[in-house]
Amino acid sequence: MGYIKERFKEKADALGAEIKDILSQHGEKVIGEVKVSQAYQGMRGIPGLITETSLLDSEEGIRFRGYSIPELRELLPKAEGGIEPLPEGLFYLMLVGELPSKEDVDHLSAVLARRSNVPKHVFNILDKMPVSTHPMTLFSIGVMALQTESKFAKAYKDGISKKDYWEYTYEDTITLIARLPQLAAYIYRMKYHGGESIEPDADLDWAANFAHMLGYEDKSFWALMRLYMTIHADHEGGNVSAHATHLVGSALSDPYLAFTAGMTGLAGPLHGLANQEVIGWIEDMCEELNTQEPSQEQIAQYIKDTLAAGKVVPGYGHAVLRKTDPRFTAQMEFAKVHCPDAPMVKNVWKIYEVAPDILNATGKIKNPWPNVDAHSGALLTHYGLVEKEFYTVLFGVSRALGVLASLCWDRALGLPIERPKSLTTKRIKEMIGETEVAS
Ligand code: CMX
Repeated sequence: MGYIKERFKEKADALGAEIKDILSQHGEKVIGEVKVSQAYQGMRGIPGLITETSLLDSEEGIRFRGYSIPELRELLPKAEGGIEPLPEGLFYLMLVGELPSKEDVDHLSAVLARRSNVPKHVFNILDKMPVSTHPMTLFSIGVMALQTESKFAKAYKDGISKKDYWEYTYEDTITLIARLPQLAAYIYRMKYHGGESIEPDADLDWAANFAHMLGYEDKSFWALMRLYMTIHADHEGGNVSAHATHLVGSALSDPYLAFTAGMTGLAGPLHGLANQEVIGWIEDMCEELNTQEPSQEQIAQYIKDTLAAGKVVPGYGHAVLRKTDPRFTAQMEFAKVHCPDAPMVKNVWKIYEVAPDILNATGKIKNPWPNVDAHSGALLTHYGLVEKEFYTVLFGVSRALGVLASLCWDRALGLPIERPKSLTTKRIKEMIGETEVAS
């Protein structure tokens, strides 16, 4: 057994024992209540899930195993001469629960490089798809095609004991994370560069190798990819991609099937596709106003028009956060150092100056501040990655780190199939004591 796998198992056994105690002593303690409005309105705030890898605070933003994004940028190991954290280190942190050493991260990078080869049949399937297919559809199809490799599915079919589920989940997790950059890069090169794919470089770290396979050799773009892959990795368990992966995994669908569910959720415009939507919205605004540098007044009017047309302003708002997303701030800091004069970056900053007040004035938008997706496309555009339909695939590759680390925990802790209770409106009326019950 690899030593990281051993460390994970030790931690999981220890926490498993603690949870057993918690359940036997406090299993009946009440930790929340459910209002009618919550049942109808997306279950906001109901504490009904366990996710060990990260925790979201509405004011402070995300913490991964207790560490904020600025702390991670400082404390996680970096590539030689690099300034941004290596995302492999974050994966280790989420999985094992402790900051890794540089040796741990190098070891993980080498394991991922060794397992990174995507089988040919996956590319053959992608080649058969119409060129107009959205990259997120191709990505989900690619992950599904990789499922033929699932060690978990095979072991389950062969009849393994429950206590060994975690081990096959772990193996699938490492292999899938290893292969996603090559899969995603193949899609990018197939769709936008005439199918000329680029061979991986096994000496590079996971994110730099991904950037290399996309066709980018600029070291500052590699730094961006390391940052991007770190900040998009996890956002506790209730968001659509994390929850969908966890839910489908709870049926003992293998990690490939479970992760595909997460990715088809990430592909929605209110979730991960918002990064594509943001750039589309800014491009439409510039075209309509016939300028690449709209004024604050013009932007303010465009936001009001968007709201009046019954549409959302992409990149703004959040179901949990009530402040500027620290993932937005991290990207803003990166842009201040690397590309403060990039036109799209300047537009994003100008929008940030006017949008919150306008959104706040509606009186109904609970969070008028920007989220992670408000900034990411502008940085990518600056480096020449202008194919906005591809942006959510980058998000998806990163999100694998968090949701698959969580899936390992789900199986190691023996979490059961998820099955919350649903109600009908007729039953709600009975519960609230309405006499006239519609049939
Ligand atoms: N623009 C316009 N209207 C918005 C809005 C925005 N950016 N954010 C929220 N609203 C609206 C909602 O649509 C809702 O309207 P109705 O009452 O008419 O249905 C109302 O304000 C209240 O919504 P809320 O409680 O503030 O927000 P929700 O928790 O329901 O939704 C989110 C959260 C992210 C889906 C929403 O803010 C939104 O649609 N934002 C734009 C899309 C986006 O950027 N998504 C990415 C989120 C981050 C990620 O997952 O990647």
